[in-house]
Amino acid sequence: MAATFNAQWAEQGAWRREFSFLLRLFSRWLKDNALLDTAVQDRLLRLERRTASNRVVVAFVAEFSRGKSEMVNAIFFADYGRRIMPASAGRTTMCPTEIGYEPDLSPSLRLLPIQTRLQPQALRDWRQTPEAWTAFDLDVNNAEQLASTFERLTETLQVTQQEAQALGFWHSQTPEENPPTDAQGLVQVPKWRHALVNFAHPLLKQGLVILDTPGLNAIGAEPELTVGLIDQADAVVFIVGADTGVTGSDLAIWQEHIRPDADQGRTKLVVLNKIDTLWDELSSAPQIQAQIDVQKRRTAQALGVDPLEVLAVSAQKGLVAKVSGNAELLERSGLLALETALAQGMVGGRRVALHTAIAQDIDALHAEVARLVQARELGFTEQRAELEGLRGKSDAVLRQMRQRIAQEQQDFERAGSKIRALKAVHVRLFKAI
Ligand SMILES: Nc1nc2c(ncn2[C@@H]2O[C@H](COP(=O)(O)OP(=O)(O)O)[C@@H](O)[C@H]2O)c(=O)[nH]1
Ligand SMILES: [Mg+2]
Repeated sequence: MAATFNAQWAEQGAWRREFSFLLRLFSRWLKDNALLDTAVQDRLLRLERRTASNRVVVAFVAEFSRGKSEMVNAIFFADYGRRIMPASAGRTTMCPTEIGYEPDLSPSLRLLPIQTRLQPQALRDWRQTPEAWTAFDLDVNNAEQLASTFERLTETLQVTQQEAQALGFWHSQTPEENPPTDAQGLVQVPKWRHALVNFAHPLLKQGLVILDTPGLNAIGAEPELTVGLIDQADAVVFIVGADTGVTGSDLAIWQEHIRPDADQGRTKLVVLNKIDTLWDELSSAPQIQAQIDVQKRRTAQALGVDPLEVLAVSAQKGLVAKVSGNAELLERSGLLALETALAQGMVGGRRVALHTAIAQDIDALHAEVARLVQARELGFTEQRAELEGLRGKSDAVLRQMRQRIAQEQQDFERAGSKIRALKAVHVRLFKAI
């Protein structure tokens, strides 16, 4: 993952730096020629910000227990030599977790208590309220400490049915989706509503943000996840299990939260995970492959995608293979193919989005500058008309004025050709994106 992703990322970084440099040159030249009014300045600022931002959000979205957290471990954290996000039997992450890097904050896991759901503030507002979060320091050089701190993502609370209902985990109209109750009638609900992880992993430092979601119950109960975080993701990885096939609730998540934006240009990857459950020792390799192909076709059919778009993977074996340095198992796990697709999709998708946005801004900028140049041209024409009117009044004065105007006109034409040249440079740069 790191190599493919890093290479593509570095290439785009170089382009962004070159473009920023040209923007600064353009801006200085506009200023020297008194063409930098506030509208133009605003545009330039926006363009610069757009170019500088390198945030890429990858969301792992699927029903509970399909292997999202295991996939995050296998793709991003295998270098730690162990499982970092909780993803073993019975220890699944219970709350949406955003993993990224902000240099101004210390490495930490911040958790927002589930009880905040009883208050009216939106998730967005809670993000601006640091004192509402419970924070734990992370020792990024200590895999054991990291993993044990992340265990908090699995914490639950026992609450009454009324409390569960108030928190959004109990619906009398859809009893089959309610969480299980114990002998006392108490309901198990997640202790935390949202988690923010901040740490200086090399990929996160380059702007990658990972969103690990816990399943339909949590996605459904937290509308901001769908309208905010998942919607803004540059890439979405949707996972189904080879052991279960596409279930009703898998389909519900796919249709409600992913497929509706089918026309948006962002990257969507469909992953058939846990293919190792089909690695039957009594079957031959071609028989196993045929079995996997059948599952891929069924998945594609149920979701309405091309079977070629379904990647068959074993996140768990991929993680084991990376940790134990087993190249053959890594190949068989299909993890590398997933990483390549993800790297291409993320960087490629972002490139297209950036390209479109910058192209629009540049067009508007050129229109803005052209408007200023035209206004000035109009001024010259008026001056000339005035001069014509003065003809014969005073030869000496007229000569002087003509000279001045000729000079200004020359400057103006030079400015025009510089704008044309800069436009050509911008156009060339777009083609290079
Ligand atoms: N056999 C097998 N089990 C897996 C695989 N990936 C995840 N699991 C198991 O499935 C369970 C749920 O995984 P987890 O990552 O916590 O699921 P999440 O709820 O989607 O984040 C755990 O017991 C994992 O060990 C896989 O590729 N193969
Ligand atoms: Mg999980």
